[in-house]
Amino acid sequence: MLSRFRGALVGAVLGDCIGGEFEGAVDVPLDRVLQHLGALEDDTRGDGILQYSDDTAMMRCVADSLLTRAEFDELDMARRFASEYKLAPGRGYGSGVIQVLRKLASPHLKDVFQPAKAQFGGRGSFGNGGAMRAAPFALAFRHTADVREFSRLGATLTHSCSLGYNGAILQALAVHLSLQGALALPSNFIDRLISEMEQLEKEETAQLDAKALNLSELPYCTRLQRVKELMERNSVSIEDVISELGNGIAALQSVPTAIFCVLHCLEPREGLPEQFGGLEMTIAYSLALGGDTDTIACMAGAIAGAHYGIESIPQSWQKSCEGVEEADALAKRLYSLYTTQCGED
Ligand code: F2R
Ligand code: MG
Ligand code: MG
Repeated sequence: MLSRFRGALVGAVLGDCIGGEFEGAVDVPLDRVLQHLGALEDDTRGDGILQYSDDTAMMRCVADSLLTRAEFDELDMARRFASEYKLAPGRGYGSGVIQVLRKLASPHLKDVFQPAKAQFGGRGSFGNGGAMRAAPFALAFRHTADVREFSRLGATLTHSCSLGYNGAILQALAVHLSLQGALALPSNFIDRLISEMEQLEKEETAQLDAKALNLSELPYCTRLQRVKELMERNSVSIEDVISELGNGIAALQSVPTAIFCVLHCLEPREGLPEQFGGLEMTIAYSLALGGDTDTIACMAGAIAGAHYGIESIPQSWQKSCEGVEEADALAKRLYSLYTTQCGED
């Protein structure tokens, strides 16, 4: 279990750092991905280590806050987001969320959830910023109900649109199930996620948001059904994945996609090196989709890392990425916190 915890956070950081190379790219040929990954093996390359972005910066805030407070404390988490942004504003934050982070820095702010509610004309953000940092909720809380509740609250500090926070809950639940070994039965894994999202998407706010955005009635369930359909196909092209699931900055266009990347790479895939293990394949495949590659690889890396464990991650990859040692240390401390909670679900 400890190996899975370490794999989850280190996998997330690697996805972010390695995926940053292609963020925003429309077309990413697989040989460019493999060239990029091959360069990680080369000790003599002179371009230094790969920097992490907002994904890791905010995920560290979540983990630090949960560890320091030993519970979810919205004030503490909000302050950490604001201080981190002030300290390093150049980590590639979303253009909307920086307004929230600036407001969260105000000592006069009475309600830390208010700045997020004011975003996008009061509709709130549906970006994937809540989801990209959600993994620590799965490591801090043993019970599914807690993972659900606190990943939602943690996301709503910046993302008040249900499409934004439901994406975060979906990502946290995917890591939670993966930690428990649920990827051993892929179709059960996806069915569990669909049934979880069905409950959430039937809530009135989610129904109203879906309608306002001209989406299907249960948008995440619809995407997860598409994940299932893609899993059943004999052959799936990159174009199929992008058109069915998306690869964008919206949570709806990236969280189900990250989940698909993990499921698709549970078995060897054409074009990916034979010597690659499951986590390496997952990250390579996430990059080849283009679009929001740092975030899709970060989320897929967390789910895959929780399944394969830390031993699946090459040392050369770990040494090439900023923030790996810190993520590993946080994962070990979260494991201690997790083991203090007793009982099954
Ligand atoms: N922002 C980026 N990458 C592009 C810029 C990189 C940077 N300039 C650089 O070169 O270094 N990456 C990071 O942002 C994503 C997470 O974003 P988050 O935290 O969700 O931010 P935000 O601003 O809330 O939402 C992102 C965009 O989505 C659109 N959007 C969201 N809600 C909307 C709504 N209700 N109506 C209309 N549009 C909405 C907006 O375009 C937002 O700016 C991650 O990829 C992370 O890596
Ligand atoms: Mg980023
Ligand atoms: Mg991104």
